[in-house]
Amino acid sequence: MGAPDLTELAASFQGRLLTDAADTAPFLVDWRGRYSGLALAVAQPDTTEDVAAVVRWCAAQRVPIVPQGGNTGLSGGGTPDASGTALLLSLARLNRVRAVDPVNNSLTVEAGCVLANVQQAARDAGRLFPLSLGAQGSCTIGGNLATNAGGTQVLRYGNSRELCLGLEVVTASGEIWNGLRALRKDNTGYDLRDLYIGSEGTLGVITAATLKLFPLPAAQMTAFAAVSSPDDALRLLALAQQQLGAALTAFELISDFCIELVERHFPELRRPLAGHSPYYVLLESSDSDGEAQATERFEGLLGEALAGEDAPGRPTAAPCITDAVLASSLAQARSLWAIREHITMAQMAEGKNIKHDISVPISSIPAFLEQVDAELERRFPGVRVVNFGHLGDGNLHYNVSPPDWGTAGHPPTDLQALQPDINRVVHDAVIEFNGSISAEHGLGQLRRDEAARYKSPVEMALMRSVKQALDPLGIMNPGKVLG
Ligand code: FAD
Ligand code: 2HG
Ligand code: ZN
Repeated sequence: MGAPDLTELAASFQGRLLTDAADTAPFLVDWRGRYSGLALAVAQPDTTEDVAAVVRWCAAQRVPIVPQGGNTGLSGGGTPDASGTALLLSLARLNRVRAVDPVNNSLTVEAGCVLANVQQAARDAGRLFPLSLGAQGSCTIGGNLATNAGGTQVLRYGNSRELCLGLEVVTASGEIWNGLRALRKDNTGYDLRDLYIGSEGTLGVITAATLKLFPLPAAQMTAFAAVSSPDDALRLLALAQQQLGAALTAFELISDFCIELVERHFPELRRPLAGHSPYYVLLESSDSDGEAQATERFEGLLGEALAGEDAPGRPTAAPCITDAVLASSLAQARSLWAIREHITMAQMAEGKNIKHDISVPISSIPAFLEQVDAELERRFPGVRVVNFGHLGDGNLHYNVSPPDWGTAGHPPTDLQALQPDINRVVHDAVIEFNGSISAEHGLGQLRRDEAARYKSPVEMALMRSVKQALDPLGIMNPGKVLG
């Protein structure tokens, strides 16, 4: 069978169907430059009806569809394969805010809205949309929901899934399902919304979403603290939860090597504390009380952590932090966050790396790190672990960069060749500690086979049944999530 005739589709799309190689190129490579592919064309629909028409055309022609939002995904889910048979469906032009209801604390937006614009639309209505991640200036809400993105506020507000009340979806056959319900309670059968969230474009196309809004915090406190070990970081977490309760919104772990990489590649971002500590914690609270009370509470927390008290009047053997800085202005808070958010870019500037996005029960993190750090060093001497992430959620980006052998006169490392063995050490340990090999980035193509290796036959069969039921022709993002 020859390539499908695009004439009819091109006519109805009037310039929004790209086929020229120079025009399609940016859509065909992922953010890391790790995956690249080819496509029959790139379609840029403006409306849900447009999306439905494209999907119907694809279903009739048996053309695979690869949905794409901001193309910031880190698992290769939005990149087509090399066959050139798929249609890349960019949702970027579906970017209207449809409705805001401050009384119901809900906001309805189209899938291609950039996350930062969704946050702004909520602020304009005097409300907070709390999803926050380093890619928020480019990623889209459709992509966030399709990957069930996490980010830095999960501790308080939950993952994307918890922030979504309803969805509008174009099904794999090109029908429109309007599930834009703005309800907190709805027990009317199977939760289709939750099936589409996190399905990475393999079940249907998300075209709009109704999102949960929250009150804007009256005061935010941000601090950067030095800790001697992951164990001490967890002691600080327990203390912060006890003292701040639900006001604790972020608790991020950063190893000293991450700070070194940021300093090396972004010298304008200064190390916040003098000297070196094995680890640091970036923590934030969002209070509904005023500035003065929030400051007093946060200073109290840091004081107790430095003095070595687990609770007022209950001294412990050792302090859990060795030094700390509390941001005294919004600008200082932003610069502390900038260091955290530049780690991914700094690691990329340093060279190729192997990404891990693991979660284990929070209590197991110190034992997990001790075991895996030692095993990697034993098997791959000199390997450099770039360890950082959302410690409050038990989610670490335990990324691995090759040994600095180039500078030591060694031949450059073929990291690609080492990846399966390094993945095995890390992921086997994740399973041993009852964890997950993808906490927030999804499987895409990067972790598809890893997931199949570790999930039980029962779980894989159930997932295949869902795929077969919702996408019987197998045209939705084939080769992603499931093999
Ligand atoms: P894309 O990359 O375009 O697509 C991602 C997947 O979703 C693909 O499988 C695609 O087919 C599918 N998809 C996209 N839109 C739709 C749609 N409308 N309907 C159906 N399927 C769709 N992720 C986190 O979870 N937490 C973080 O803290 C975080 N930080 C990041 C920091 C940086 C610097 C970068 C580059 C990435 C980060 N990410 C993070 C990963 C990424 O930003 C998220 O996965 C994000 O949700 C992807 O959104 P996107 O619009 O770019 O999706
Ligand atoms: C983050 O938490 C992102 O900054 C990216 O999830 C993690 O680069 C990474 O591995
Ligand atoms: Zn992350």
